[in-house]
Amino acid sequence: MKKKLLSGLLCAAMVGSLFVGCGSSSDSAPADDGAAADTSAPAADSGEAETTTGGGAAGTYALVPKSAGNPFNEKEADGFTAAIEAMGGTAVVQYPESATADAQITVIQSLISQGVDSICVAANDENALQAVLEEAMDAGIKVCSVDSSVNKDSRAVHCNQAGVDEIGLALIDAVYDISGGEGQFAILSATSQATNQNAWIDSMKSYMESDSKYADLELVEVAYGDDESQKSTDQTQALLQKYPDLKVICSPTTVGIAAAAKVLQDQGSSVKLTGLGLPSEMAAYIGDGDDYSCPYMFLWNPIDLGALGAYTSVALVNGDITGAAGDTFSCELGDYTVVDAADGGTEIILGAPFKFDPSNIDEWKEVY
Ligand code: RAM
Repeated sequence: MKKKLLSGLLCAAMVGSLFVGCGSSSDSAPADDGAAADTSAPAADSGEAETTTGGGAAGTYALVPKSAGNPFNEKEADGFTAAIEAMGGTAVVQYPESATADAQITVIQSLISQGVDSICVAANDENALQAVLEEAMDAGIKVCSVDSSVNKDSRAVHCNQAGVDEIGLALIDAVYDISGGEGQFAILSATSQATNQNAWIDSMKSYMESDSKYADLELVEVAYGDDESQKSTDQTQALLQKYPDLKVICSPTTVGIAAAAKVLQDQGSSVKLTGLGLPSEMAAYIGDGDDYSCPYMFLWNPIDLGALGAYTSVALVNGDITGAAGDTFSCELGDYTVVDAADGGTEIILGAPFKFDPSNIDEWKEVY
């Protein structure tokens, strides 16, 4: 672990041309504490890979993140750009004007006109991009999604940070643990249309429905901060006012959890927080006892996730993979196999969610 961490720190210190070459899917981390024990899909296939991506990538590869001004998306874009450039390609990162499908459609239309070779999108809506992405694919552009998926007909393959149910289980178990197994909790999400957050929340709900272990937990509300800091702050304050008996807020978005952490800690609230956060933004709030709002949280390496989107884009353009289940490729991050996804399409999984707690947060806050 120490060695991996040092390599991660070294990589972080090299930001720019960065971590490509020293990255490894294990940098983003093993869930070695059992909190995310449902391994619905493997991180990376250890078997023999048929093709290697990374040799050559002449061409133009586009990334369309969910929104501008979100450090998670910027780190994802850093990883994408560094990987494409290391392979000799040209990376185009085009942020939409807002975290909406409409704004992404405008950006994608312009990328189609520019004649890019591939488009990798973190979707603000699962279905609303279908027409424009079909137009892109009809024009010969390879399409994949990353972080937040488009539906199966709108992509060749999705690059997923971790299994949906792995994340859902880690989150509901954290709520269970932090609440003492009973009482009210709320979810502070991103936008109401975000595919990734909605899938994780649905997974949490299905664990609650199917396992009596969670019978004494009450989900009082799913609030939406739209991945905007101020709106997430306002929504947190509204939850505190509406639910005086609230015990835990779970925020499966890096923007939401950082905003909620500040509100709870500034107010000295007894409500505790967990979810998905960037260590660099959450270090001041993670700790034991009354002075800290967040006992622990989870995430994965957003830089590696962007790089996986890049390697997948190049593999599609080079014809190394089509995106069919069973396709394999090898890249600087490791060996990957395309697997069936729950939505009927296919996906490539980066790794398992990693737990950040008082024992490791100071080490990881420098990395991402
Ligand atoms: C926010 C975004 C992103 C998500 C992370 C956890 O930054 O909503 O899509 O993956 O949180």
